[in-house]
Amino acid sequence: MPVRYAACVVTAAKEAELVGANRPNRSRSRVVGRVLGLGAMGAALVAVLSGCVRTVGEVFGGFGWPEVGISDQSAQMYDLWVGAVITALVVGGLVWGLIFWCIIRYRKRGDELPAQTRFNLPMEVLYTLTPFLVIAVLFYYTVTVQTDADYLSPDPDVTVEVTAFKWNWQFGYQRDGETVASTTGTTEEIPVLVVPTGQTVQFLLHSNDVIHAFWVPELLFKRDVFPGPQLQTRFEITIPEGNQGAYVGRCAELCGIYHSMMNFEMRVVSPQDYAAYVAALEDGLSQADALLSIGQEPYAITTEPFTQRLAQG
Ligand SMILES: [Cu+2]
Repeated sequence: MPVRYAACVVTAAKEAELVGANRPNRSRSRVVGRVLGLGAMGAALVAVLSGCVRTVGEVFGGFGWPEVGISDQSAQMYDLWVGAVITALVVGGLVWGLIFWCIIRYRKRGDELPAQTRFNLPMEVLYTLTPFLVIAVLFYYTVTVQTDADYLSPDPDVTVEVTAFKWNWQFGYQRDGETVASTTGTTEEIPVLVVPTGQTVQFLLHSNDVIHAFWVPELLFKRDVFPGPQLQTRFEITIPEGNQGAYVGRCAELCGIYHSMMNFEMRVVSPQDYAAYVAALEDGLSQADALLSIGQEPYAITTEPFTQRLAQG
């Protein structure tokens, strides 16, 4: 070992010993104070950001998230995504800042070995606890949103039975557990799923052949649809009053040659129009005539039957 290097090691060891032995209690309490201060700042930041997630999301285009969506559940998912991205950016900014600060502040200034310190307990507590705090907050919000998105009311306002088959959809409108009216898509007519605003709508999903997946992009949600007598998946949404309209629905599971054309349309109407629509179907009206009877477009406006598209090439 070169003499100069050995001397440095001895000096450093002595310095470390001195630092460890003589560190004043005052400096330790100052570090603890800083840790507590940082924790308080973090808590304040979380509180401020949680109040303005929607605004930040709008400014930055949802950080890649499609849109806010049309259901209460999709709005929660959007807020979770934007909040998680903001948290990641804050943590990233802090880490990058500390890295560059260390690089500049403690850059090499000569050949003398700097004071060697170790076992900085407050610092170790800080970088152990902080990630746990971040994970705990993200975990809390994720579980909350997931629980709400998966929540099933024991007695939903509206229940619709969705049956998927190669390559179309059937929608059965239930009352007291019994299907009272249904519509089925054909190669000439896109099936239209009518649901009301302001009410809990529960979907009972089942397939007649292979695995499909029920997906309305604007709900920011999709759920697999399985075959088999006992296999039924469910999910529930509530759509606020201002989101009436027509939204395309798709199959999101590769189920066969015409999978990409297995579309439907979800028509969101007022509760009164929904009741009138189901009553019209019960009276024997076709899907188109029942839609016309509540002042809606009789045929799908967001997608077309696939036979036309096949014919067009
Ligand atoms: Cu499918």
